[in-house]
Amino acid sequence: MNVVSLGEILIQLNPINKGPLRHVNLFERHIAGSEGTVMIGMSRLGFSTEFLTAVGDDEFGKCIIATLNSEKVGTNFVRIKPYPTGVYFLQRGYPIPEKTDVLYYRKGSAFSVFSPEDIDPECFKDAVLFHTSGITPALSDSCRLATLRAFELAKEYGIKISFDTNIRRKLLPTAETAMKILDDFIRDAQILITGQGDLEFLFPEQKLEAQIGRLMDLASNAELIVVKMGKEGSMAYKGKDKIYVPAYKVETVDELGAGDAFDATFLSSILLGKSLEESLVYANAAGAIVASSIGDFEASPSWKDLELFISFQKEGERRLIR
Ligand code: KDG
Repeated sequence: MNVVSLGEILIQLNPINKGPLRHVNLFERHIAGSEGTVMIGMSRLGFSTEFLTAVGDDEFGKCIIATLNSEKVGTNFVRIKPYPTGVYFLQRGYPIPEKTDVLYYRKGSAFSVFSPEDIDPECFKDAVLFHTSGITPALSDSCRLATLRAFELAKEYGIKISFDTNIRRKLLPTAETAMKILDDFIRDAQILITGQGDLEFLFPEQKLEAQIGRLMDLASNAELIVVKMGKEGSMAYKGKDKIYVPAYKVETVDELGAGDAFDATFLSSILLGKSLEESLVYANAAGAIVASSIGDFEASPSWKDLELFISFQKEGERRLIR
């Protein structure tokens, strides 16, 4: 099965020590960016993928393309632009000990000029799913128009659309701006994924159930709404059914990429016909595995890894009960 995605993939510079960046001398270089990470995740789970993105004609761009190729993510439609590949830094554990701050150096990046003309409709032929997130239309007006074009093509080709609200406050600083940019995409997605943090940001006055109700009113085409709640687990709504699955308890080393691994695994499970509950169990497991190690995509699991993790957790529970 073929899946297509659109988004920016960047170089992530991840400090090896916690603390203020002005005193960090050593960084690990990683590859990150939500949609690209989802594509790597789905490729590892056996899907054939095409990733629509743009990188610069530079060393970082080469590094990204080599990584996508080594992960068997399709790069046939990647554009090379005369601007630098996007970069971001992490600042870990400072000033809030448990938090990681994301510092973007992506304004004017190669992907920021991606436009509808950069999308070759050919890539939608034979696809079963198109996935993107709220980061992509928030990057620039041309990126927003490109996302609209991708939605249009997905609809034309009868391809299911999955959209993760994925609100980044550095890109969408208020609920009003977020709603203005995301509205069209929330309305048209058939699979809508969100997070508890995004719901709180969009509908600050309300409790979770009411927030989900507000989102459902906007999501007029959604067959499935999924809410990621991190350490609390995840929920899915389909028609009148609501399923909740608790999270696996792991020691969080680097939570970035966990939500993307969740998306990749949830979408893969649903496409393969697994039940909603089973899909959430696998997706929670993927999120837990990725949160337990450094880097966004590196620990993204295969089916074998997922089975091993889940059976080990069950074994652990049994040991505790005994
Ligand atoms: O999902 C993790 C991503 O948020 C991170 O890698 C950076 O995609 C990113 C972004 O644009 O914030």
